Amino acid sequence: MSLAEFVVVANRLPVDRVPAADGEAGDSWRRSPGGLVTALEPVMRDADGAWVGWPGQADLEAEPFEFEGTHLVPVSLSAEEVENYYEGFSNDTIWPLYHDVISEPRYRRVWWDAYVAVNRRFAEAAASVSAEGATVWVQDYQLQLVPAMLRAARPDLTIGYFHHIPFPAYGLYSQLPWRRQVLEGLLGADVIGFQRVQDASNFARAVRRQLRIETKSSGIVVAEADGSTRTALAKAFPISIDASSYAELAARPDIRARAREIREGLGNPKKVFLGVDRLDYTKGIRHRLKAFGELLDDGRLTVQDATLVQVASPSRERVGAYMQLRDEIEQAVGRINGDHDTVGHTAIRYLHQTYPREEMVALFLAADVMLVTALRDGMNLVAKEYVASRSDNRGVLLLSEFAGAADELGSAIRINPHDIDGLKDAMMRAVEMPAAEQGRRMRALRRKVVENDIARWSESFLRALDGVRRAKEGTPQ
Ligand code: GDG
Repeated sequence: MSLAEFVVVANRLPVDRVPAADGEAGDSWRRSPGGLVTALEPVMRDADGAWVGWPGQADLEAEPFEFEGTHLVPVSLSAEEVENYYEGFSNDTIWPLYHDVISEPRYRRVWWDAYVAVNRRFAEAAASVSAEGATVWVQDYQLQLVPAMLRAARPDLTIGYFHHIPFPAYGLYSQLPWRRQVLEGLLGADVIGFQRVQDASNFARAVRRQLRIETKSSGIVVAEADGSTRTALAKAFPISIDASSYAELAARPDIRARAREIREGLGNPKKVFLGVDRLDYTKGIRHRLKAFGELLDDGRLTVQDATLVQVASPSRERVGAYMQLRDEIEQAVGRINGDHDTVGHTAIRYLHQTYPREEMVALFLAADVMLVTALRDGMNLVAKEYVASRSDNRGVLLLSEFAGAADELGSAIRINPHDIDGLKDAMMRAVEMPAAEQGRRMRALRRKVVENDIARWSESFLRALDGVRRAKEGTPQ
């Protein structure tokens, strides 16, 4: 293929490998669902694009190939690299550190070494497919060193980086033994995007304190090896969802019927609470269970009044902290159900499974109250998906102030998940909320989500990147 003018670099390719059915030859690929894939699809279609990423299986050597109009460039990882770079440094060092040390980060030098080596491989792959002067957009915390590595190899490129998770306060960030290297890695980008204004300012402060570089509003003046300087832009670009596709699913008669069937299957409780999360310690699932269990213990709710449906989709199952969390959650669910279930009604319907998008929307439509109780979350797309699905202007969103979505979704009921009494009161307020107030709040929430959808997010990021490119070339903006 010819070299690409626009290149996305992400830990994962936008496809999953599907093993061949019995009797058929050759594995195939299937587009993987996900916000990022949906967000970037139109951009990739219009721009002769390439996507560099890991195909999701260890030791899988695959040649670059075309998939639905995008050139996919697989980066191979050995089983040991998956363990050290992905499960280790990405998910057991950076993830807990950047989520305010909710779980203790582990700092292991072999993990760091693998992270450096794998980041280099991604940077080399991106350099080899990019045309002269191309735009490259690097995604997320697994690849924080790629921007600088890529710039060193290819100073002609315009490089963007988007950080999907929080960037922690300096007091925590400074624990990282490789804190300078990571900042220098990120500063290789021309535009460094964050979810919240707070994340961008935490980053700027870390840059000032660690690298003694001045920052001015969102601009950071970076000195290059050749003595020249350039200005990197670090600012917030809150990510979103493809809101209209949720509204379309929510309007489908079969999905609406399925929502009614779900409520019937629960014994038609008066109210349905819903939680949808990857099973992750950042999501505050235990806090939510505790609050709901206490409401039942206190007699403020009964299982005829309310059921909690908790989808906890399997995630990072080989990382110790996740195995422990699963045990704790399942024990808590078992206790609460054991104490409160009746033959006809259950307190918590716990689902450790992954569902198709249609079923998720049916669940959103079946839920009177959506619980987003994250202890720390970059954005939280589930909150936005619930809102986008509720074109009936009904339902109540309880939203943690520690989720990035709280900055935009001011008409949700805001909660502090650490304050269990406050959470219980907010849950009661939600079940008692009159329809008129639900409507008022939901309309305001929907306006936000529909206006700032995923297309707007990618456009505004790419516009900022294009601004930097034009400034470099001296073309008028
Ligand atoms: C990271 C940041 C940031 C979940 N279970 C099922 C399913 N999901 C979907 C949800 C949603 C997505 O997965 C999860 O997105 P979140 O934003 O809630 O959380 P993370 O996975 O932690 O994502 C986060 C995000 O990146 C984007 O920048 O918002 O803060 O941590 O879309 O619906 N989807 C289906 N079946 C499931 O069982 N189909």
